[in-house]
Amino acid sequence: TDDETQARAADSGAGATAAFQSKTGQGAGLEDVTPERVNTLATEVLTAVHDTIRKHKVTYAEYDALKAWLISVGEDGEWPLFLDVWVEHVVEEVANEDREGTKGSIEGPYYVPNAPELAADATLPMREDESGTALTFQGQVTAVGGAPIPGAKVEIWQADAQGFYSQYAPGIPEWNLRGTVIADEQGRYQIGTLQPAPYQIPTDGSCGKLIAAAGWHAWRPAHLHLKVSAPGCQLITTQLYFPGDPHNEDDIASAVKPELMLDIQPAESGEGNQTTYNFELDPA
Ligand code: MBD
Ligand code: FE
Repeated sequence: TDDETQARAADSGAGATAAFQSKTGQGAGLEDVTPERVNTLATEVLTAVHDTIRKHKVTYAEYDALKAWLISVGEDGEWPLFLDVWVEHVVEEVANEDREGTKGSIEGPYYVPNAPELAADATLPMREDESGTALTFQGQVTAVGGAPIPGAKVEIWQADAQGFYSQYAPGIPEWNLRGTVIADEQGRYQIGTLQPAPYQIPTDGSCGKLIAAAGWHAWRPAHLHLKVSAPGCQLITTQLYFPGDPHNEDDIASAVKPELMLDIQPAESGEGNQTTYNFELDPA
């Protein structure tokens, strides 16, 4: 829609910053990290910066460019976007290195908790004229080893066919293409949705300016975001991808894994596509 094409970096940035701030104060502030860890980590990061400056003989012009850019990231509300695109994938790698079940991937900046609950055979909330190829996404949640998990929770959120997320771009209904699906007594779910478009980092904000200045590209491949959980199991945050997307190989957020590639088939119903992906949860 016209509203969507007028989405601005400042809108999604301000939204993502406010959403993240509502999460801090719940065990995610500097006071929740021990002084020993703060000292070690801050010292090592600063030393790496100092080493880079010496190695490349960074000039005052470059130092001032950095200062101006860092200030603008905050002004644009793009710290969540910057960190989730260029840093989170390594945090995820470390956090989930011992898991045996489904591979994780980054959460990114656009998750919203408490999306409306839907029964196991669900259709995600969408506009009457929502554009895009229909997709039936189905599967089963089991524990590692294969035991089905009745009533497992499958939270899903995704961009629309223009690459925009509800609550982070203007003119989209609040819970569009977001839902909390409760699996049936065998842990199975079937979710009617639409194939999302690839996502382009806003070009008019600080992250876009960095991308342009460095000669990078601004794209993530099309993806579905998921959080799958059940009592007694570890919640997994992950993403699923579509074969053939040109950006599966060069995701700006480095968040694609081969295990997270969907197998897309023409729908048996004849309308759009279908795909099956099963989740295996590690014990808590
Ligand atoms: C996204 O949709 C996303 O998933 C990430 C990680 C960063 C920016 C936009
Ligand atoms: Fe995303």
